[in-house]
Amino acid sequence: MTTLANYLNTHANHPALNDVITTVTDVGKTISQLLRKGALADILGEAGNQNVQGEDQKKLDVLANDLLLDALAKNAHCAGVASEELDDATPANPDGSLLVLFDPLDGSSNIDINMAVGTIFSILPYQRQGQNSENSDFLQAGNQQLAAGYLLYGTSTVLALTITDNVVMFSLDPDTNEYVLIEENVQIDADTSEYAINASNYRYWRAPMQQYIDELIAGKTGVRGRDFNTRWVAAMVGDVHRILCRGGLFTYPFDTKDANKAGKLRLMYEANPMSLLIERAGGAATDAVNRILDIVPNDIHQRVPVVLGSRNEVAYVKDLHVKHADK
Ligand code: AFP
Repeated sequence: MTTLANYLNTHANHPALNDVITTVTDVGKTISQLLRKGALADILGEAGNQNVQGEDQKKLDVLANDLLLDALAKNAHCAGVASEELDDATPANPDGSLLVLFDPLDGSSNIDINMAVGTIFSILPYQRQGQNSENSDFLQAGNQQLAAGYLLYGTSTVLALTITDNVVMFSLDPDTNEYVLIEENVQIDADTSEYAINASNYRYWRAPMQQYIDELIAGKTGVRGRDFNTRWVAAMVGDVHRILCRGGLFTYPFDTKDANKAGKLRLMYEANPMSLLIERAGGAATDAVNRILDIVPNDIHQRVPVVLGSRNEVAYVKDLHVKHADK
């Protein structure tokens, strides 16, 4: 049996990284326990305020955010923390060598209905040791990430992590409260017949995305010549986990629903860490044309269209967009 601690000691040759990952995943154990208690822990419902994106926060969003922030502020290796829930990054220890970004509770609309939610995290190097970190220190492309992962609080709690060139998965053993290795080299099939999209936004999409979904719905009777199936968890962490387990395509595409948003998902808290995991598992991740991991952010809360998963299917979507742009 390999625990997370054993794995980190033998695979990550970066003690600071080990320590920060341990801090994040320890908080994950607490969040997991709170979720298991559900209504009994008085964590359901609205906290009565809105986050920086203008969305209502759930009580557990606030709690998870505070738990992660407090724990990371005490970690000597953490120079700063950026959260999806806070306007600005929070400086931590100026001598630290790492910056941590997180979505404390992804899929928060699932909390009150007892469905899967998760915590997503990304770790970047800190370049200005000795000085207080600022928002601008976090504006690094996703290809600079030293580690990324998520905790999925589902029927069991699972950690997916990448610190080397592969993706590993751990399951939280409820008896020992230890993360135990369950998969050492996660790989995604290149082809798939399963896709995830919130189709209620169809009328807001660009023409190539509408064409793509029309083709999938036409199935055997259309140009794709085979039937496709759809799944939508409404928590990216759940959809990405399914893709790491059995392949598939996930997209939250560009839409014109809100003129201020180029898609719903956040580059730094959702798209970048998930793209690193997906690419390292042999999949692909684009904004429909460009590789997500190469986007240099100009704002810590930047949003981005996302198409990720089985690489041949992602390439098919990209091709439709490129052909359309050529016209
Ligand atoms: P919340 O964390 O605000 O609930 O959003 C979750 C999310 O960003 C992502 O995890 C889902 O894939 C997506 O939103 C679901 O969006 P829709 O509610 O529009 O389907």
